[in-house]
Amino acid sequence: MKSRELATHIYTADPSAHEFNGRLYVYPSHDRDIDVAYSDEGDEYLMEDYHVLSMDGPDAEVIDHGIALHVDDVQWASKQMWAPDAHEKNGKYYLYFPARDKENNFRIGVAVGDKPEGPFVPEKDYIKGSFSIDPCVFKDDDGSYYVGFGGLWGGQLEKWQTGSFVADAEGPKGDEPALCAKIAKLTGDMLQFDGGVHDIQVVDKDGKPLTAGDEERRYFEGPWIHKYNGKYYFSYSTGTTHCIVYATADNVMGPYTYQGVILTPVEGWTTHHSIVEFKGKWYLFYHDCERSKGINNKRSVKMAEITYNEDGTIQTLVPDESLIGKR
Ligand code: FUB
Repeated sequence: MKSRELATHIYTADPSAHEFNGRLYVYPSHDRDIDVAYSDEGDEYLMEDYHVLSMDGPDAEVIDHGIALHVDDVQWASKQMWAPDAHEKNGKYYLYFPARDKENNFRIGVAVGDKPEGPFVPEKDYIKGSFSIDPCVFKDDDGSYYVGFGGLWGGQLEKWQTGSFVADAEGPKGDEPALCAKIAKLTGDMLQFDGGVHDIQVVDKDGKPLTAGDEERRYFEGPWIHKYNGKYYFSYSTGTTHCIVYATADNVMGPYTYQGVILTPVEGWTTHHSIVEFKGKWYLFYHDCERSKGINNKRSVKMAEITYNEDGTIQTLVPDESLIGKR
């Protein structure tokens, strides 16, 4: 597949892309060039700040706008500024980001700026009722905004099954229904959840919820929602099986019906993406560890064009044939 690496002067990951004012803006995590031990909790992802990237178009020069937000400026956060996203409303820009709070639990915060590239001023506290990681923001045609979020393992989704944090809680296993990503509507001021947090359920073609043991298809982390030809597309990482897959629905809240694989495994453990339309073409933004030669916490964001078939399915992209089925 043909792809383009977007930054080589720093390591970047988890790219959330949007078009604002006719320009492409990418909101990635900023991986640090440090050597740390890996863990299932993701302790190696010790990010401290965000840089926003932008470009006139898919082939144009990429600008790094510098530090848009630093953990030291976020009163409620202690460490690990993981995958962010941003959106615009009435000329203001809202950066949504997960980080560990002072009690070591992941929460989701919001910071506000006057320009898409920031700088962003964080709210004093995290979004009330937020938990886990990987916020993605979707604006529907009626002007409502929704945030999808959640991640297993280091993302702590297993710990919130009762609605409160339970430190030793474990996730479902085998034939039990898989844990779901979450979705909440945003309030008019974009700063809080409007009402409750709901499951984004993914079902198979017979309408049966995917099971926890179905690691090829069940949700792990990195949600993204977009709309194509009137259908909602929910895409995400399968984590342990390292694919980006997708499901479709007629309602933003789901249930979504599983469809297939968008991106087969990349070099490195994590895989994380976003999908955006720009001037009539559709692009996948993702990351891999090719430049660091496989160091999980030194990732690089890339983009590649995606193609829809006439029936609305998405053609699978294969970055590296040799990685399929290897892990
Ligand atoms: O970048 C840290 C974490 O790695 C993200 O939050 C996950 O989606 C995974 O990419």
